[in-house]
Amino acid sequence: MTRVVLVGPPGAGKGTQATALSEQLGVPHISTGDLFRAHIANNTELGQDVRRYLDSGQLVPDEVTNEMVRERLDEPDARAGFLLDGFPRNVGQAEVLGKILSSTGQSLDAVVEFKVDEDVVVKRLLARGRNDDNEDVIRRRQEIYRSETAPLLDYYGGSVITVDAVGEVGDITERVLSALRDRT
Ligand code: B4P
Repeated sequence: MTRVVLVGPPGAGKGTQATALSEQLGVPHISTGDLFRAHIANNTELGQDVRRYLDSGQLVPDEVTNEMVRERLDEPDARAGFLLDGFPRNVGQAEVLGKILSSTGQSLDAVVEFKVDEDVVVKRLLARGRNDDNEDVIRRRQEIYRSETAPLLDYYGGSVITVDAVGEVGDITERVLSALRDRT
């Protein structure tokens, strides 16, 4: 059973690692960013509502995000475990996640923190060049990470495993897997 949350600044490589880890661990990769982008691509009502937040680097309001995650976690493939990438992003979302899990007798196994300096992630994101990867928006996303998301590390305390997220993608995957093995 693997129920893991990935935390790290935008561009830390959470999505990149989650793709590899999901295969290795046999649990679905649930990315709130990817879910929002799929809604935008499909031009759903939710997609129309959230587009401006993603384009400007702001967090989508909690009530929208929490409900979307609640529905996703209720799908059968997530019952046996999951890798949550980009959620929770603030303490309020973490409290909601705790309630969603406890209402079905589940709990988190680990919170993996991706540690990487801001100048490294800014370079990575500028090189990627997604819609929300311009310098102003990237800086805003980093600020929001520091003020709203980083406090999660205190909130989760002893459940947090910190991994050095600089280096080859495959090496970082091994670091995470080895840290998770050590934990169990
Ligand atoms: P996300 O989609 O979560 O985007 P991210 O944090 O920028 O990406 P990530 O850390 O996954 O980095 P990646 O692997 O892609 O969020 C986008 C927006 O959605 C937010 O700004 C917000 O508006 C909204 N949102 C999402 N979740 C929300 C929530 N819970 N509440 C409210 N709003 C929410 O890697 C980045 C780049 O680095 C890639 O180009 C990759 O190839 C490269 N890279 C990765 N690993 C590398 C390595 N080891 N070395 C070199 N390059 C590497």
